[in-house]
Amino acid sequence: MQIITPHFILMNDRVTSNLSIAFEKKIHKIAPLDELLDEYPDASITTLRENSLLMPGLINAHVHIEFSGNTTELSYGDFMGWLYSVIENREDLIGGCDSNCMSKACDDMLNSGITTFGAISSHGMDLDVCANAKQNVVYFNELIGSQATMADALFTDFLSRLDASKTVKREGFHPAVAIHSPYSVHPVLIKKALEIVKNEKLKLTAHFMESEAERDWLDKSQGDFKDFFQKLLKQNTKVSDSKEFLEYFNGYETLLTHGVQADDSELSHIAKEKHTIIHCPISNRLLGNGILNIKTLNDKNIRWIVATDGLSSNYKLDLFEEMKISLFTHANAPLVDFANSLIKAVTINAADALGLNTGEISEGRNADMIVLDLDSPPTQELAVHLILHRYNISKVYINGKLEK
Ligand code: MCF
Ligand code: FE
Repeated sequence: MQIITPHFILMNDRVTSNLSIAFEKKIHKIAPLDELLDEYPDASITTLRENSLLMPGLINAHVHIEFSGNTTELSYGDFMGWLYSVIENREDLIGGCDSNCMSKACDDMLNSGITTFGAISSHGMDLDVCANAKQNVVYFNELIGSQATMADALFTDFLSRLDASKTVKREGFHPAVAIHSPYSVHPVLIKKALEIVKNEKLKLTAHFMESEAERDWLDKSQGDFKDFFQKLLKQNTKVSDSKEFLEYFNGYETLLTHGVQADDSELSHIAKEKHTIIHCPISNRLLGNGILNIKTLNDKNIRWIVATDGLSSNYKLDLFEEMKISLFTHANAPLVDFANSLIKAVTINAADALGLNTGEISEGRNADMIVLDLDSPPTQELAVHLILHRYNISKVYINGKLEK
């Protein structure tokens, strides 16, 4: 048993002082130090410096580890321009990111307080790195391919990656499934994958309504994707529309990434099905995709969380940076309330969306915790300052183990 005695603990929206935490893999008890010492006299004790704040480890539910090689190679500013640049640079980008490059991405996340991440794996090249990462990992094997003629081969490849990920037996590693998007996955493939997802109760995610091009293509088989599909795949029409796509996910809570271009009826459907929207404000800005309408999500009671996306559309894998950009992007949202929502979006709400017993400092939850060195005692506006000041992270615990 270990006992940690921070000066302050962030529990939900509330900050407590004079409490300590007894934990192993899980948080056993939160109480005054003398009480814990009576109960666990043999525990090892970690005392922290003045103004230390203990808070839940952060959760980055959507990141493309295999794309971590990008810094300046990909074209920013316009989604289609970005997509063509991905296709043009794909070999170099993916081939050029070896396991050192991918491990660095995981370590950078750890150093910025991320104790759990959701890896969107396009090729399975990141499996070893994710299996050996210090963090909890939800490993989303991606299914992609819009051509029916290729369906069998693509599904076989997907299945073998999924099976490989199932052979990883370590605490905190969870095999899962990503359907790339409504424009890029044939319904035949989606249906086959969802059968497995439902039978095996796997976690499920998809990119959804990211760009205007996607909107136009799914609504009318028109717009910037027309040329793309015609030239590259000899495909003249979409493979499904957005309504049909969403219906495949009925009865199964799914994490839908972006949602920037989703319309009112899609959002109502998402609310009814209790799906979660993953907000990636830096990626959306860099790919010219616009701004997620968080007010509408709140009005419709849709859970939203925050993630970085990959280095394919970001310059950092840092949720403090991501929250800061979101705070300034949604300039009309009430500052303190919105900052509190952002902190929840990378902790408890992300944990609940991923179905993981983490994201909160409370008895019974996994001991995924970070220690920040504040400059002064927290105020009512702590969430704002956490986001603005990027305090030093002096310790990171994952499943009770000190990892930084
Ligand atoms: O999330 C961003 C932008 N939207 C879609 N896909 C990706 C992103 N970063 C990497 N990708 C990957 C995706 O997983 O790009 C590949 C897929 O494997 C090609 S299709 C855009
Ligand atoms: Fe993505």
